[in-house]
Amino acid sequence: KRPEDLSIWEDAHAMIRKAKAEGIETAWDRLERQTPHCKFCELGTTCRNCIMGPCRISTKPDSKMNLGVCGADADVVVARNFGRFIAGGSAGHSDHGRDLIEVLDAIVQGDTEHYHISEPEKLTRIAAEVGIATEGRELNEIASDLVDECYKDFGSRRSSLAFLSRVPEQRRVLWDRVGITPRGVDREIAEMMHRTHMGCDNDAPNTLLHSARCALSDGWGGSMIGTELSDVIFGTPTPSRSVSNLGVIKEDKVNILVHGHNPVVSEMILAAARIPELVEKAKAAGAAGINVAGLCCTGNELLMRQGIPMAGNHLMTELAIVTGAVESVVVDYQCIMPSMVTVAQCYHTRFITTAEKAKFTGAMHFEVHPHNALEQATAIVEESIKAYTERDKGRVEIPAEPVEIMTGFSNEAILSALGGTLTPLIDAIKAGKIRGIVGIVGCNNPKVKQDSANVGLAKELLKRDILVLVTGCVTTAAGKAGLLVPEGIEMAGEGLKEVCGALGIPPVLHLGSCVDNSRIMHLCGLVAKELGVDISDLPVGASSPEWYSEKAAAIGMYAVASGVMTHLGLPPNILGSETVTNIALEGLEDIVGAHFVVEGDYVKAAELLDARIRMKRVGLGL
Ligand code: BF8
Repeated sequence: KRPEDLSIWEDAHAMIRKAKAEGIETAWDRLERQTPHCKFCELGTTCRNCIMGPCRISTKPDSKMNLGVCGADADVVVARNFGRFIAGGSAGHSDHGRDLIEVLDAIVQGDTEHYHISEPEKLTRIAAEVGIATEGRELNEIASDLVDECYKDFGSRRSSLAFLSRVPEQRRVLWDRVGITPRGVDREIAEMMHRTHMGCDNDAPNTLLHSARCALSDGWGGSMIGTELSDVIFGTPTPSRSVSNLGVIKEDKVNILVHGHNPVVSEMILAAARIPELVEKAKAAGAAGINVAGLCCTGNELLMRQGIPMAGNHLMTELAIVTGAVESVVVDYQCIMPSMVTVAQCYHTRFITTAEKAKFTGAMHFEVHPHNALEQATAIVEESIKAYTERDKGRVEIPAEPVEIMTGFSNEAILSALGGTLTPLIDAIKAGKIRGIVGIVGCNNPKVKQDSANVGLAKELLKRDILVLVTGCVTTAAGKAGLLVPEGIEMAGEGLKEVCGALGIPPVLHLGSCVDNSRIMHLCGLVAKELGVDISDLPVGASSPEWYSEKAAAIGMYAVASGVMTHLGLPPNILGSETVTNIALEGLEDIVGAHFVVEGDYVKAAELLDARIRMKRVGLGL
């Protein structure tokens, strides 16, 4: 395929060509070699959960292979596989959230000099929200109680998860009635592993209901804790300007790319890169300075709070190294292609891991903990400066001029832009100037022309006066397309243009990384409560047009279980079971008031989301 068929971006085209010329392979090359994929796996009908198998369940009625050795049919196998898929995603987000609790714990215990409570006001506010006494108490005492409350969400709760108070009453009653109120993050994940062991939960609908409960423990539990404690420790995002695309990599600077998800490491790398002695060292090595830029979600975290430039999203990660101007890629965990070690080895680039739970064979490892974070970050920056002296200037090609973006729309920032209350937003929705709101979230997947659907869907929705919220890898896509600046209103319908124009905000708002989809859930809860309705009554939707990961599936599942219809651009591996597929696409509507839609064409997807919004507006009498 030509580079133009693989991505919509010129910076990607140039780097795909350079990679080819230099004999470097990328995800697109490997996808070609992996295609066609195993049909059984695509349908979700392979089972490797025990060694009486592995089994392949045929979906052909006359086949002799309709049952696994244990007797499990396609419905059971597909539901088990999907359940474990959701558990994997919930575990990723929530274990990230737990890491933030551990950092706050280290701050409370005095075990770190490197991290601090930078938002005492937010800490006190959320502590009060989860029922902790705050009046007349020392900040450290309140923080200590908050740490305990958050840890409790990970075990088995006797009462509800801490932030379930943000869920409208109607929805909580529904969850209780259906039996999917989450009882604890680790509990729901562990129970999914238990249920999907051979000989346990052999009723596909029952397994699916638990996958909803498991995902809810992520969205309203682990992810929400991750978001809120990151704000407490590193600051609540406020609107600011930055830039994006591979042009943010600077030919004359020591370029350090932070990649992964957790701000705990990347914030320290940025802090070290700003130490005057290290900047002097970089200059002494011949560079003009040190440039820290972001990839994927840890990039989003630092973009939102510190305004660092964004080099790219998921499919740009290998290509960023191909510029030949990257001294180091510093990673924590999740969504980091192991191939990056090899790509880095083709250059002077150091590939540096920092987490004990995410080591990569062939990488340099600088383990970061709360007590040694700044020392390790300093050593990483020094190593990057050393790498700069080894850069082959003849192989450098930086393919684009950076594009302006605006970021930092936490719920607090949105409320503040609205003058402290949701009323102007609700009035704009009632008046039809904003007809609805859709969150476009998630990834790139080499099976889809990179960002064609992420950007295409956003533009289609804007035209229809639908406000778009983005997180994760859709952020860079929207930014590169010029949608994350106030001038982007030119692509919006008249009503949206008027509202965003008056507020001076872009028509697409950046709410953060993938764990920050919890901000969108929280916002839905706030609006629903203000209107006195359930989340499923709101004119809202969600979409992940180019998703690939278990985490994205967990997000989709908790959005649906919270009452938000969710579009997926590609189907999960469930099509081998009619029962599971029908529940996902229809049956869930009767159970939780929302369902999944799968549609590869983004114009059709926009029509489906628009129709849903129209229906919900009628339901609200608008
Ligand atoms: O958590 S959007 S490719 S980087 S999974 Fe990964 Fe998808 Fe990007 Fe962030 Ni989310």
